[in-house]
Amino acid sequence: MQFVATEHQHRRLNPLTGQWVLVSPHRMQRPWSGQQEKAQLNEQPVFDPTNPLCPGVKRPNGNVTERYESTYVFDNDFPALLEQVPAPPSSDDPLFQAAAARGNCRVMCFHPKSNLTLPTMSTTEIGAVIDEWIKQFNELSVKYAWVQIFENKGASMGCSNPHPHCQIWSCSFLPTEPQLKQERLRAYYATHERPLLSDYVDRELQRKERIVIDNPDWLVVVPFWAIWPFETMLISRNNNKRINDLTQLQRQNLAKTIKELTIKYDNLFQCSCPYSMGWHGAPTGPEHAHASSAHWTLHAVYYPPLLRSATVRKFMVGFELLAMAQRDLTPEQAAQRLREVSGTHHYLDK
Ligand code: H2U
Repeated sequence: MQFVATEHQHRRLNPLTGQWVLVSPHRMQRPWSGQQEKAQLNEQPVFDPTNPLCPGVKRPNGNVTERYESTYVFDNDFPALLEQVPAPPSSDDPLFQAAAARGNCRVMCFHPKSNLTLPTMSTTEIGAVIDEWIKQFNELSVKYAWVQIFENKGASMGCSNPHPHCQIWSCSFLPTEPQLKQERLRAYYATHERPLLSDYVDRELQRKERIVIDNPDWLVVVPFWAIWPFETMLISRNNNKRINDLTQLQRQNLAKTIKELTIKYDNLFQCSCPYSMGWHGAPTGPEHAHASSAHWTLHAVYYPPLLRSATVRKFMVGFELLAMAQRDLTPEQAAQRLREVSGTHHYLDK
């Protein structure tokens, strides 16, 4: 029998992390009688006086959110990382290792209106978000080894607040995922003298099997090794290392690309599509300021949980927690669905 990727289960390697994913496309046929999510629709009021992220609202801790008109950043009232905390004692025991973790956490509102999301904002408004990401990154990267910009969109991805916003957590250390990427990208560069993701972009452009969006500055693909059903990577085609390397033109193109991609996500299952997304680029801070970043390529990752519809999601549970990640439809099938779905928003079009 000949191997057919859409029919025969197989494993794929993520070269960025060294982890494998099991692809079992034949499982898409199975019936689903498990949990159904509540479909997320954009039904927020423009302003909610009880929502702490809305302009002018007093937050539970007594601070007042400013009456902002574009983006707005404030220190998280419940930060996971603080600057001034004692470090744990060092230990020689390999079974009880602990290390210092310092940092800060900020919340960044994208827009004063609660009823908007990135796909329903204008490219100019998304441009303001990108400019604010860069402003924050410029400030925080001087001090911190890792500045993680991330957005949880939708309650099913842990978003605790129905208002367009993201978070920025800055760390005095490299967290696990960036540390893995740092090692793998560096090793690839040592052997091939090329950034892994530049080679990957070239290969994806040749193969044309997993491309979702392609423009001169950005490539969006469902990666060969995607874990989540409709996971994508948005990769710089200009060998950018960090988000603050971007030129004005690259920022403008990024705003268009983000809008197009997030509209496609909303249109895929005709809902306000939940996801977690975030930016990865070369590490920063005094420790990395003079180290080579030649092996890095700036990229964002999008992890939407939906599998079959607005109400049926992928669960990362038993086998995934105990053995390895597993997916059903192939990345090529997912890319084709995303490529073919309209770039005009399903309800803004009405
Ligand atoms: P999420 O929607 O991704 O949970 O982000 C919202 C963040 O906003 C969350 O980390 C913070 C929460 O701690 N927050 C405040 O700092 N103050 C508030 O009054 C509400 C929420």
